Amino acid sequence: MDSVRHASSAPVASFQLSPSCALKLQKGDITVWSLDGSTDAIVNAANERMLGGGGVDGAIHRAAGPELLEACKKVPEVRAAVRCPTGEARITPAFRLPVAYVIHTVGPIYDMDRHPDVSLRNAYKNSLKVAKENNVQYIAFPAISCGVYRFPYKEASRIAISTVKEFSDGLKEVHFVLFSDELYNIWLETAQELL
Ligand code: AR6
Repeated sequence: MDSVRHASSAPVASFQLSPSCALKLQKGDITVWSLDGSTDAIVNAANERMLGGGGVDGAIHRAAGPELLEACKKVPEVRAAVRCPTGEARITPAFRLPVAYVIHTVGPIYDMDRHPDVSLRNAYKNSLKVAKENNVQYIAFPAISCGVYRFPYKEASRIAISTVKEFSDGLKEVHFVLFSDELYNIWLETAQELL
């Protein structure tokens, strides 16, 4: 692992997921993250309706502007009030955000999902699949389900890092932008254990 400081001054910890794909961990606000503005995407921890909410979802909608909500409304419902079932992912433009795309995924509500570990793995896996289908090369994730959906941090970090390692082929960099010191430190410790 090497640790460097980027322009934002937040330390960035770097690991290799494969010979061609790096993992980068940093503390911060995912709405200001970008790499090149054309092949980059941030992932939103949304809900099945995909019409905004609190937490990182609210922050992304505020920063992207009202066009993001309009784009989300155009995503077809698969059943009443469900545009993105738990574990799946959908993509929209990012409008006023500095990245090209927002990939919306829905993690499990930890104590309501029968197999929260499987659903969380699917959320990461399908986000990466949609990214590759749209020629995304740089992607940044928040800690999906680690807010109001109450997924335990350590278990979530193991699923997050092992799943992005398994499906990183074809991407250049996978970032995690963690909102607190506690989350950042847990992700760092898990990356050191698994990579
Ligand atoms: N940048 C990066 N991470 C953030 C930011 C930010 N700007 N803001 C919050 N986080 P949550 P969930 C972290 O609750 O648990 C919404 O209402 C936060 O500290 O946003 O998947 C949706 O509409 C936490 O670590 O998402 C859904 O209804 C992580 O992002 C529901 O919450 C995820 O917390 C989804 O719940």
